Amino acid sequence: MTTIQVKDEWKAGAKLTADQYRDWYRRSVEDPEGFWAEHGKRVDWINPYTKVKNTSFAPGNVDIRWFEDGTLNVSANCLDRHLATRGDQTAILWEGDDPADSRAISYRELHGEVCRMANVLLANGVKKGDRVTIYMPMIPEAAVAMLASARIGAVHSVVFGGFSPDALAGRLEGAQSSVLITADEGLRGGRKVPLKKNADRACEIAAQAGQAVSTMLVVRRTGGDVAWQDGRDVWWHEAREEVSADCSPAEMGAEDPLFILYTSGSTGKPKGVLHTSGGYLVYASMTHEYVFDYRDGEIYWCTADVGWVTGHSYIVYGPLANGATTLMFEGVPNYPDPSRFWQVVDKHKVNIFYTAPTAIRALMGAGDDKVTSTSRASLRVLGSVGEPINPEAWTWYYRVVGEERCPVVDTWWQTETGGILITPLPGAIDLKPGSATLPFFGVQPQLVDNEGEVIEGEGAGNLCITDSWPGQMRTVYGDHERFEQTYFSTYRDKYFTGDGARRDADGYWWITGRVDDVLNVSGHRMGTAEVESALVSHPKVSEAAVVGYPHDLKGQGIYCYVTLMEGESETEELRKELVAHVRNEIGPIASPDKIQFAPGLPKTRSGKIMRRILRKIAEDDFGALGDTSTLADPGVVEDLVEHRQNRK
Ligand code: 6R9
Repeated sequence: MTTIQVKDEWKAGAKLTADQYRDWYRRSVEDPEGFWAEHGKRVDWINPYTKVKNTSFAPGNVDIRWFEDGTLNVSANCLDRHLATRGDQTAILWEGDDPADSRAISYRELHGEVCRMANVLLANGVKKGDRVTIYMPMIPEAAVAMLASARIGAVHSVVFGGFSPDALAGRLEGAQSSVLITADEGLRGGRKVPLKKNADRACEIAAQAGQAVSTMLVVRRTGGDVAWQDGRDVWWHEAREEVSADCSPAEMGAEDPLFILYTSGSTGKPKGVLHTSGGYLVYASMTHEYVFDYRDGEIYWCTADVGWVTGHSYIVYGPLANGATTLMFEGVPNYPDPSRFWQVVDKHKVNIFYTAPTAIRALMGAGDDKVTSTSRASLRVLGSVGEPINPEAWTWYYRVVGEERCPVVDTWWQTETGGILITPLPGAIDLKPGSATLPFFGVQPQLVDNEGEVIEGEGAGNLCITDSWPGQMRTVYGDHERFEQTYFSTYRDKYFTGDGARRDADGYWWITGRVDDVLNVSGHRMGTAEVESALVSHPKVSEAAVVGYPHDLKGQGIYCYVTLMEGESETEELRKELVAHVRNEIGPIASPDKIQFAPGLPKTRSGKIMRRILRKIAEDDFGALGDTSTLADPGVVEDLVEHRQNRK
């Protein structure tokens, strides 16, 4: 496999050299207390910490605390502390869905807006610790809402704007949230997204489950018609006129919750991943600075949605804590045409660009001329996140987009990790296409086999992390037991990531993908169990099993095996109905790619579905089904193979 050595141009002005990376890394794992005591100072503390690390992964006693006696306010770190030095610098550079639409918001303006929204929340009775749900399009007010919550010590729960009313309702209930911030409509690729309408419906569903929403703050984006509930609904543009543009930041403990973010696991409903204030901010800002080699005055663009963790850490908190200019894009990569990303890069002179493999693969398919017709001369660093990037896509990104001038940082991390854990550092770490390379400071990855035996040196296995880092999630909101069960019970005294990985002879890490029942579709995480439960909620479905299969653009596609109720017929129409049903239940990102009607599913005698067999058939690799002797009825497999939907 090719290695791309750090080029001299990348070294010039870079934050760290290769030797410094090694020294810092060694110190970070040999003396985490000393290392983080020093780097914790990168944020402004109201009351400085005296304790640094107090963490345990021990079964029955998982407890993670960083900087626990320090106090701070996250929004003050992202805003107030920059006012004296860069009040007039652009904080958020917003690019609308329509290429004619953009806005630059300075740190001073952002501070004012955040204070106003914080005051509106206070006026509506929001207190420290209350959960504020945010269901927004990619407009600056989404970041304003997050920072306003943080300013008054409320805990935000951002729900991706592409989720359905049902999914939003489940998250309102889970977080016991009675305040919702949304917009009239979103705009993506020229199409309107009925956010307020979805939010209204979600409130009805949540109310039936006992979770009433008492305040819905609505940002006017498109001006489209919306229903209105007096006494509950509040227009942001009206409320902001009634309040002051000053709001003093609440003093929060380092371990006070900052946000909840729901994410999918292999079983049950999505979990509310809880992140706290101090350690999270230290880690998000430090990784943002070093991984992207961020330099003062540069324009930084992360194309994620604020509904995902990447948007939290690398559009909002990391960049703003560092006083960066962060570009926020409302639209999609191929609207009005597949040159859009590169046109935006040229328009705003973007220096650092961070996107997902699924977007890279789609744009690669659109043809090189869509890229080469633009300049991209401002680009200096390219990043990738969300799923494994295949070497072909990596190489295209490096060669065609970056013209071999820009290092590509393939950053591996998770909602649970708060920030990047395995990644190259530009100017310090040699690159290998498809490898996330080496761990960030303080991160100790380990490979274990299925029995939990540690694999040393070269090899492949399950990826664990053996000690805590400041950005680590602290608990599953309201369910610490589930936190321990999910992440710390598979392998004793280790955090289990759910990912598989390989370590090569140079100690480089290659993430191979999930080893549990979590799908990664276009970089979106989804539990097979969630899609299954959406399918079986349809009256004509008796049973469903869902697996992933390799998909050229999406990374993984969603393959559903569906057994119908007695007497229902397997029609093309019903197939479409089921796809629509799943979209309705979860959201468009969960659209099934293939539905196979299956009179029976392969089960063991104890009734367990043998997913291994279903995965093979979905991959069109049925020659090697392995041992089927434990099946209750080996005959079902023949039927499944005969009617498989993914023929190459
Ligand atoms: C940040 C984010 C986490 C899962 C993770 C892994 C996959 C993310 C990756 C990657 C290979 C990378 N993943 N980055 N796999 N290389 N650079 O995506 O968080 O939505 O929680 O997903 O995504 O499988 O476990 P999240």
